[in-house]
Amino acid sequence: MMTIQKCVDTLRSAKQISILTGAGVSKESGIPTFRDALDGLWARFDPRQLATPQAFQKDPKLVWDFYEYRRALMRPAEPNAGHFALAALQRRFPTLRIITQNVDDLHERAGSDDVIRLHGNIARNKCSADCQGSPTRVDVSQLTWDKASGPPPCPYCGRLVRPDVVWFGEMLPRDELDRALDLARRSDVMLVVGTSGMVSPSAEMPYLVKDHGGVVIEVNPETTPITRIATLHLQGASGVVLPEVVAALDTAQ
Ligand code: BV8
Repeated sequence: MMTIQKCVDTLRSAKQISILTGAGVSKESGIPTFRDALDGLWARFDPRQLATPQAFQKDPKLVWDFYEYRRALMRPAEPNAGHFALAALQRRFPTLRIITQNVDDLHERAGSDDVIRLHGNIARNKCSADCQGSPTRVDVSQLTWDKASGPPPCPYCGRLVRPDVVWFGEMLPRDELDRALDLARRSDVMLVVGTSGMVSPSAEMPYLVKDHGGVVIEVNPETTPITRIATLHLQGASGVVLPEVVAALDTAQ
């Protein structure tokens, strides 16, 4: 496939490569994306309506149960060939870094180092008031409470415990966002994998690369708003396309 070879040539001549990933990279691990219809009780909810402080304020049990449902979906998930291919790219280009919008830990479990996590980690919880400082992490496995009532009270202050993720309308963690912006500004190549490019400020990263003359390469079965600024669009599932890129990279130069 010509575009695979063009992608490889671009990677080989790059000075600084960054990767931006979204929910699509975890799709082949069995984790639904934000666009996928959810099943059962959750089919009638739009995740974006539940992933907000307002929704948690209004109905903590509904939002807590929504995250418990997603954590149950994620627990058996394993990294897929796309995650492993990205880890392989980092071994070939040691300064390469991944910026992820995802809240699963599949990049780390596939062997990627120093992942920049813009939206937190769904497996973790924290005090909704960050009463001991931001973030006040709470290990709920050490707590006993009436699970039918929804989230447990914070063991320090009694306010509700919540998932340690960034909700819509909330600021991203300053240090992670600064690292991502700095990396995007220094990257001459950014691979954008499995994101609809709809959520800001994450979706702004490829535009920062483009703005200073960098090259954006998109890996997605569909086109997105980012396709417009991409030099290359590798159409397909990341679990198929990324291993092809790594294989082509390893053939004789
Ligand atoms: C912020 C954690 C400053 C939670 C997430 C009005 C009022 C308030 C805010 C806003 C507003 N208008 C705009 C905003 C900003 C808002 C925003 O962008 N809203 C959007 C909906 C318009 N952003 C924020 O609020 C951010 N904070 O801006 O703070 C501020 C503060 C106050 C007021 C104003 C501004 C915080 C955003 C973080 C939200 N939290 N996650 C949780 O997970 O529960 S975002 C969540 O949705 C995900 O983490 C992910 O980032 C996003 C979904 O995006 P994708 O990853 O792209 O996934 P998606 O399903 O959309 O697409 C999947 C793609 O994969 C598709 O393209 C598909 O084709 C492709 N695909 C499918 N299969 C495969 C594949 N690709 C490859 N291989 C495959 N096999």
